[in-house]
Amino acid sequence: MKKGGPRTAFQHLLELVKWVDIVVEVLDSRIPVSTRHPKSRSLFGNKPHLLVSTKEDIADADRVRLLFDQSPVLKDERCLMVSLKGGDNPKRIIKEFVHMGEAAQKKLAAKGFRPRPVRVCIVGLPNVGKSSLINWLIGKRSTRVGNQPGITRGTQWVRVHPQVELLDTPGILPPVAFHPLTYERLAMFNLVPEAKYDYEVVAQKAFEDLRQIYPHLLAKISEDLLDPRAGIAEFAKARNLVISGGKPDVARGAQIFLANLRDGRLGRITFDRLANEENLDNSEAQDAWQDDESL
Ligand SMILES: Nc1nc2c(ncn2[C@@H]2O[C@H](COP(=O)(O)OP(=O)(O)O)[C@@H](O)[C@H]2O)c(=O)[nH]1
Ligand SMILES: [Mg+2]
Repeated sequence: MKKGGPRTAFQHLLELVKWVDIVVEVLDSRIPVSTRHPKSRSLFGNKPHLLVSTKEDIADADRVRLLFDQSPVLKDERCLMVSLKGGDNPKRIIKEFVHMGEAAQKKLAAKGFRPRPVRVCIVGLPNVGKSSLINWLIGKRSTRVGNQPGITRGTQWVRVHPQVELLDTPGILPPVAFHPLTYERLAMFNLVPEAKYDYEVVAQKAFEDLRQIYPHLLAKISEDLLDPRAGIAEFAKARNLVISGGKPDVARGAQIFLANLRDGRLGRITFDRLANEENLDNSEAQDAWQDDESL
């Protein structure tokens, strides 16, 4: 780890984690394997942790459950899937915290400390749904807790249950140390800065993934299924996105295609691959990927 100089995002997270009993890593159900941070095991490995996969309402829940069972980076973890857009009840997750906290309480009691509520923090990549999850867990009836150790100015504990306190500010896991192919998948779902990838390349890759996993969804929007470039051109033309001479505006087409994919308008999808499927398995790619110690 670097000495001196400004603290890295990872150092900030390590500081944050000192204050809590349970770490919740937020995943995106469209790519639950790819959104597990390659560094999370080494950062939070010996803290009790729970993986919460958001956006169930726009994901392929059956595929997500299979990935929870099969994926090398998820199968040994406690994973829960939620939709933060209506329907789901936060009590299910809060109960899980209470249950997980019982072990931490016993430890404290054994050291002679008075029992206190279990402390939970939420971490994850940008845009996976951390803030939405915090707001959903806090709801309307929770109370702010005064006089508690804070981590940085502006952060606060919120009591979401008599035995559970939640940190109201999430820890952001920086999108670094990913395999380039995983990074591309993060780009598809708007989880990395736009300036860092080529829209058209990523849209074509998404078109290809859609063709491989959900050909029936793709068939609704394009007849040219084999060539992603032609497919997206066709998509653009069908939406009247044309440039001079009536040629399809492939740049705009790629943008609208990705926007529709991301907001669920193309259908409920999950792009990470199962064990029996060809193509990249992210977890293996991540294992094989360099372990960059400079982070
Ligand atoms: N459809 C759907 N959208 C969600 C869900 N959770 C989060 N989002 C959306 O995902 C985007 C990022 O969420 P946000 O909480 O700001 O992510 P953060 O950057 O991790 O804090 C927002 O547009 C949310 O409305 C969910 O369960 N379902
Ligand atoms: Mg946020």
